[in-house]
Amino acid sequence: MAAGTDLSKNVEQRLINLILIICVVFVQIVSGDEEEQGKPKEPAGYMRREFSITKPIAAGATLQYWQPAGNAMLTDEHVRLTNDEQSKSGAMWTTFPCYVRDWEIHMQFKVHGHNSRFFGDGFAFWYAKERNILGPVFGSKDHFSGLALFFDTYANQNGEHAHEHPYISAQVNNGSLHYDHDRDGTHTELAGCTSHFRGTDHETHVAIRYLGSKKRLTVQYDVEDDDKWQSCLDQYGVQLPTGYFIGFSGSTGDLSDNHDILSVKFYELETIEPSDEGEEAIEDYSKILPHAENAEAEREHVDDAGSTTRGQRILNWLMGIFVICIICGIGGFIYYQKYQADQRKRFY
Ligand SMILES: [Ca+2]
Repeated sequence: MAAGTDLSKNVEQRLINLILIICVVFVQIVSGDEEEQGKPKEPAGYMRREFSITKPIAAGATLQYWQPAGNAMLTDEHVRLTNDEQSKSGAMWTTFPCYVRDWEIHMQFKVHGHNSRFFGDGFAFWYAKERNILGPVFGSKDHFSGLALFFDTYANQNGEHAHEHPYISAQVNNGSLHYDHDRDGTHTELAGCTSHFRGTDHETHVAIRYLGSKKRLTVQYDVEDDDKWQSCLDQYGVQLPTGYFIGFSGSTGDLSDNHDILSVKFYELETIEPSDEGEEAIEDYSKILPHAENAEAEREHVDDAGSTTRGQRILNWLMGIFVICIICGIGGFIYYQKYQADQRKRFY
């Protein structure tokens, strides 16, 4: 009887253990799925080599399908857009236009330099109509047509509309907009985020997904290199044509940094046509004009309040010092006159 009770208790305990193990495994699976939700999954498409940069990269060699410009150079480890030297500009562009409508790019990069306090200016990812034209916008031409993602390490803008740097910002341009460096492009920004990608010991990962069929642009990043991805922006209403070029460019000015692209993987995604039958059919996607519905409304270039306040503050200080000098001078003069009068009284 006692042996039978022990046996049933033993079976019961084993059953409880089994249920507990199943519960733990279930929780692990569920929590694993939750972690995966924040992470860009391996795209359900295939990689296009002509728009990708994969290792091994050979120093001094040429990169098939890509063309360098300016100070860009190849090392064994990366494509270096600029060295950590002043007044450099470099770029790397694909030689073939991209006619993929829905795509995703996984990019690894590193921005670093000798100075931990003063550095700049940053680099840009481009999906643009014209390629390999050096210029003032992070090493490339202004008034571009297409999409730019700026990885801006130096804060030029103070006061209103300023944001913490390093900063990633997206701009969609049809060629009419000017990138205002003094305002960090905040006049023409679509969306952006602060991301501390500069000066880390490891590379930074960025996933840029554009679904032309859904007019949706998504940018995610992993700064800590620990597979924990954060959303930078997710915008609907972004229209980009096919047939543009993919590129990168970087620049330094008075301040400098190394701007290194370590790898680029371009995935062509399966396009799912919108089911909305009311939508106007587009026969030629290369004729779409770049447009972003939610872009910042254009506004006047106004000197930011920060610099005005600084100037006023200096002027106020100088005026204050001047007034104090005058008061001290008058006080000193009155005291001296009184002292002289007292001296004369003593003698007479
Ligand atoms: Ca800037």
